[in-house]
Amino acid sequence: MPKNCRELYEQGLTTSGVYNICPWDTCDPNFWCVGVFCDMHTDCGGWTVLQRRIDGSLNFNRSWIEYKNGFGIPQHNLWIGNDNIHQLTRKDNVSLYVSIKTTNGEMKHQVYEIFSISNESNKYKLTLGDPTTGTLGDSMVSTEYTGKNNRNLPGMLFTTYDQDNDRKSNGNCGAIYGGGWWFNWCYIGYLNGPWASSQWSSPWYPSVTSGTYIQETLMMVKPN
Ligand SMILES: [Ca+2]
Repeated sequence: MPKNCRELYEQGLTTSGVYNICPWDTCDPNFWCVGVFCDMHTDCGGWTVLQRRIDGSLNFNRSWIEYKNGFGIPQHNLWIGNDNIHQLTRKDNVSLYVSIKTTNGEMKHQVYEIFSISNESNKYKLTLGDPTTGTLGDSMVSTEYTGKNNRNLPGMLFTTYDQDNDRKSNGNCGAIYGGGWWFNWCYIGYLNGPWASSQWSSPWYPSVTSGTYIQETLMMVKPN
């Protein structure tokens, strides 16, 4: 079985859609396969979708266990699950592709050529390299704030409303901003906020300054 969408692409499956992949090793007692959406035309194809939002019909303010296992459906709104993201990024060198479509119809993206997350016992700690190509600009490795007030996401642990692993000492960023993420104190780049709400402030600072401007979001990965 293919481990990711790029292997499917290399087998000649070049149409975007839902496919089964098995990112887990067969020797793993937790081995299982998962239906994912494969984007087979953006940037040479072979991308496995981790996150997609196209409307507000799916609540992203979910518990630790829901973010662990994933929620939604591949061809619609989706979080693929932190265990799956770990499996998809733990062996290969993987690129992350982020895109945001705003309500004025503009679609912009950013690529990061180093991306992985650790396993659950390490709280899905984020490894993220500098941004490489794209038109969206960076908000996750940003040096907009420095020192104690920095909001950079590399090295951060995952936080949900029921598991506070962020750097904010006097509160839970996930509870405050209504979703799970690799919060620092708290963020200037965050794609799981409450849909079409001003509570989702600056989803991708400075390019997108309110959740009310977002029409679509997408996160996907491909081995380099
Ligand atoms: Ca906290």
